[in-house]
Amino acid sequence: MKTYKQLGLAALAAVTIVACKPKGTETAVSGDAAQKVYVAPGKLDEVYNFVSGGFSGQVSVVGLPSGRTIKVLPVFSQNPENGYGYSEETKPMLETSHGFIPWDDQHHLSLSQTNGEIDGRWLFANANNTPRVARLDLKSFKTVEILEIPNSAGNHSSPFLTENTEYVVAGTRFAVPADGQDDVPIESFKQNFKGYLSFIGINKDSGEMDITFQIEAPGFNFDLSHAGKGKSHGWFFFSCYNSEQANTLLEVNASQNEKDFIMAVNWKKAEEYLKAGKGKKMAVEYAHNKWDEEKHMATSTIKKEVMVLSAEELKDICYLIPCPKSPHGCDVDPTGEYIVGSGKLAALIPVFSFDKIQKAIANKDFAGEFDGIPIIKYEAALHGEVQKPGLGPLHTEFDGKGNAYTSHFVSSEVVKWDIKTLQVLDRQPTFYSVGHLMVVGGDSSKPYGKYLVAYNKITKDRYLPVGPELPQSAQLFDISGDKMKLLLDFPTHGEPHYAQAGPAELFMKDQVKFYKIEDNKHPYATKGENESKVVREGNKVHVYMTSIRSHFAPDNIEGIRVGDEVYFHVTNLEQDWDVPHGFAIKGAQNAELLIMPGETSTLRWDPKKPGMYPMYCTDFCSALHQEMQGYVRVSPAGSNVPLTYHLNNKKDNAQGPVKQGEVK
Ligand code: RUQ
Ligand code: CUA
Repeated sequence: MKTYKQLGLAALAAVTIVACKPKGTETAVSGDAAQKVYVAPGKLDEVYNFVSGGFSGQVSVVGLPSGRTIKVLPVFSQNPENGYGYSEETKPMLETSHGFIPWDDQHHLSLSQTNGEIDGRWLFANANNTPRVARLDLKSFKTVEILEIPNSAGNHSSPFLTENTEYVVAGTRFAVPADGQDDVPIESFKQNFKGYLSFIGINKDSGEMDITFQIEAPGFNFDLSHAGKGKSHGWFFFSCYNSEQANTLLEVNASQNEKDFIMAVNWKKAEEYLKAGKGKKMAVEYAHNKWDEEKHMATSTIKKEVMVLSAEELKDICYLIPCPKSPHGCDVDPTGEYIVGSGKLAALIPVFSFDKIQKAIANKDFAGEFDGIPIIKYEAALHGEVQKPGLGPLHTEFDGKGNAYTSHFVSSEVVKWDIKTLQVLDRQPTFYSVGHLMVVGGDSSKPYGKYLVAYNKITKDRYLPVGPELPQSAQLFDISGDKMKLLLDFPTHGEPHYAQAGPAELFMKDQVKFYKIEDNKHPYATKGENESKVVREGNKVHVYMTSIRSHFAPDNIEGIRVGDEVYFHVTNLEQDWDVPHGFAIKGAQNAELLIMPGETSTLRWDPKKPGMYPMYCTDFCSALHQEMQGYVRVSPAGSNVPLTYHLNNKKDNAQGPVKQGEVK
């Protein structure tokens, strides 16, 4: 018999070299697969699949079963497609305490829930690199809020939600010294580095986020998380690795211990302590960015403090459960009774029982403490182990029929097993090296089931080759029968990690089709062509412009000078679904704008040299879209060409307030 450790090292070697390629890469898909994924022209998909974009920082919307990407939603990265992060209105969304950040790494998603069921209201997304949590409104499919997380780095165990969307959590992956107290030697890791878990409260009606409290825990690497549900509602479970507290060559040094931990957090108890005044106020800095749907613009404010509860001092908030070999996924079954830990280097899957954990706590069935936090005895918390599931278990989802599905990176397969009996029921190869997997509604109390998608890390020979960088690959399985059936391969945008999905009806009601022009409260909105104008304020020029099929007003502007900062505030006057207009001008230093009907959007342009600058609409909006164009004349600095604007050669005197002494 090999010991855990030997198996672990074997697995480690496999990970280090290359994950193995399963046999039968051309595995025949079942005969009716094509029929099962075929969505006929004019028909709609059955399921919305929201897929994290990984290093792209964005989120994609994919239709299932077709696997068609319908849209990429910009979240943490600038998006030239629609000007997100480039327009003046959206730039504040990407502000942080470190300044403007145009990119991040987006791993996990959570759909808002009511009573443990997906309710179709919001989608939460994490940014790993500069810790943030975003909220997308699923009426508009827009990112409407981004909250930075202080005392955190590598925000990986995020954004997982409680069953009534009371909290979304964010756990730090890197143990770090507290913000502002972090100019310390790295060697002082064991004294100074901590693991902070943030509990972000969600407003029931508006969805607005605010950090209610943080828990200061030992300096582990918090990896993933899931909330309790049903009977375990009120608890949160976080996997953590590096209980060795290594700060260098973690590949080896954080793989020493046979077991790391799952930390069970009693957040209801934490709330009580907070109410009883046991929290400490800590001075920090973090950005809170909000999108205003009426003003069509974002604001960013810096917040200055956070309440922190100490896990070491407040004895009964946190408990540690030993979990073999660097746990990654931490998943809770639909009943809330079973907690599945997946050790990246383990050759079995431990399943813990919530009832047993409670009993062990009541009986103080502990095997010591770690930094003041009780360690529950492994056997006391254990429901049982899935034996020989595969190598490198990562993540588990559920179908609501008593089955669990675990992804195995190293042996490149999805394994189906019975939650109660822990028997392996089926296994299917993935192409290749699956990371996350997702069952539709598979982390809610009421999974929809039917489909499972494996998000694979390596593509190799699955698609037409496109040079050294290949797309990541997703695979759709039918899980309605006893055996999983591979139906479809499709490439993805960015590198998917976690994903969420729900039946289409949930997301189709009350979607925004256009913005009412009379509700537009943008300070530079132009609500009709007769209101369009150009106003100079010193070297700033504000163009109040409108767009409608198929012209801009004004479309001829003269009197701009080198050294001016020109702001094109373009209001799309259309009041109809699916009629955006674009706006671009030669030499623009950022991106085009894509302006939704009824919305106002602003492009800043700093012309660098005199010349004639054409501008045009970038979105094919009508038969005469190509005629939707105009000119801006830029004269040298100090020129006396008067500022005028025209539409159809009707000249208006557009002269705004002129500063004294300025050449007219
Ligand atoms: S984590 S598979 Cu963020 Cu598993 Cu990617
Ligand atoms: Cu407006 Cu093309």
